[in-house]
Amino acid sequence: SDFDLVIRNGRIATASDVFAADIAVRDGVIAALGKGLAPGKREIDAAGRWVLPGGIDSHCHVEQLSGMGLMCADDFYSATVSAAFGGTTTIIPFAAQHRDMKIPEVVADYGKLAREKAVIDYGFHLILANPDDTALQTDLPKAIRDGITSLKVYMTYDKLKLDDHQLLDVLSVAAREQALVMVHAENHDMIRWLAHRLLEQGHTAPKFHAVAHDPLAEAEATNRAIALSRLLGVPLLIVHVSGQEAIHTIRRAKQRGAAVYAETCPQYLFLTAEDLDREGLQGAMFCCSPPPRDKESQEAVWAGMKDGTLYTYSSDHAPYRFDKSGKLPKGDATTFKEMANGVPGLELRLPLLFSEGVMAGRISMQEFVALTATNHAEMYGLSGRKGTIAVGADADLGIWNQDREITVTATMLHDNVGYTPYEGRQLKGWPEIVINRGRVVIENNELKVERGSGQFLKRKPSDMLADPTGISAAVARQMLRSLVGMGGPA
Ligand code: DUC
Ligand code: ZN
Ligand code: ZN
Ligand code: ZN
Repeated sequence: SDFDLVIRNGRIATASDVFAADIAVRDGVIAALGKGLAPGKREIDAAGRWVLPGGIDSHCHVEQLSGMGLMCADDFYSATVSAAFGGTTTIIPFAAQHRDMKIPEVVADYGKLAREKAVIDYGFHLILANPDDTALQTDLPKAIRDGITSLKVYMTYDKLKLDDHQLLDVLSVAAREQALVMVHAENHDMIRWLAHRLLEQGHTAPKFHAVAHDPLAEAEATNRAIALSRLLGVPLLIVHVSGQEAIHTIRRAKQRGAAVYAETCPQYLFLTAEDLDREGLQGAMFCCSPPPRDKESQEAVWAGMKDGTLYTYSSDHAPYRFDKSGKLPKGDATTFKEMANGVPGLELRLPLLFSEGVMAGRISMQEFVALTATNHAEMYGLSGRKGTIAVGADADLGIWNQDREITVTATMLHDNVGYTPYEGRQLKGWPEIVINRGRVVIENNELKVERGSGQFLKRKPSDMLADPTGISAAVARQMLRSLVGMGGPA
């Protein structure tokens, strides 16, 4: 027969539509959409289930040394297996430079790790910690030509922080070379000063992490990063946006036509700073930077996702085990300053938003698809190929049972972290079959593909760089839809 795989009778959602159709796959690509398609070598009956684009997680840390010098608990095998079980078929983690490392070696090292272990497709962003002449004039342009078309820079952490002069250098070179700049926006000295005062007064418990990382430190740095990007007329993406002040700053800049985009994460929708206030050191399980905020900020994050101010929803999976060698790494370390910054989220990112967003009636199925897949493809140079269901796109699909109810436990997850911040939550909806380039990766709660079978994605430049107005057609569309109250049917 003509087709390798045909998925019949499912209800399909894209970022703009919901429709009933069958999907035929040949050579890993969607070859036909419609009714009465010819038989496939393999047939899947998706009656009563949703067929959605596989998730793209454009922010996760895998097999990486953090800014504090801590090694992640997940390698490219456990991370990609975990992602796949949760309906994600593409990840874009980081190839992370520290100041004494050469960029070509960093890129080669991470590339090798992923090539040998990943079970789903992957790209890389560069983390740039040392923007010297060699980096800016030679190594960065080369990495971009090789398909690493985005980079992350930091405004905080002693080992990673760039000053404003360096940020301007990076932004200008990135624009010339067609790379998208992602920024971790928190005011370094505000956090340092607050942490110093807290520790001085004996306030060492995990909950004080959230006090040191005040929302104003995020808002100040966000405003400054936007000003730097507007000075040069260069697009910018603010990662892991958490607080309502920062969200308002971003929305205002967008309304003035600035080419500023922003990402948020599950921890800012589903956790608050109160979660850090647990018995003993238990609060460390909820420690990430920026920290979870309050109920009002959670509402602001939902609103920001609805109106396009927050354009991508990523996990920021930063996995550290809750034990002495990982989460609280320095043997007898007991202060919030030494806790690893990061929470796991690769596997539950989609199920959390499906249940609490779509099933709870807060967002439409189209918005779910945009936030978890399509917008990431636009942002990171994968549009047309990933993140949608269309003829010619890679067959990356999740077949979701919206009636499946699960109770989250750490033991059901496939990462190597050993705990989940979402322990005990009741979720509705789960991806029962997950397909990457036409390969069934997950079925019957089992992994069906080999270690190393994921492919490196050489990415084109971000669609946002090709848009001279600074507001892409898709953002404009989404803003208009939400203004006129057309989220679309769930
Ligand atoms: N920034 C991240 O992006 N992830 C984890 C910690 C951090 O500071
Ligand atoms: Zn300079
Ligand atoms: Zn960060
Ligand atoms: Zn991160």
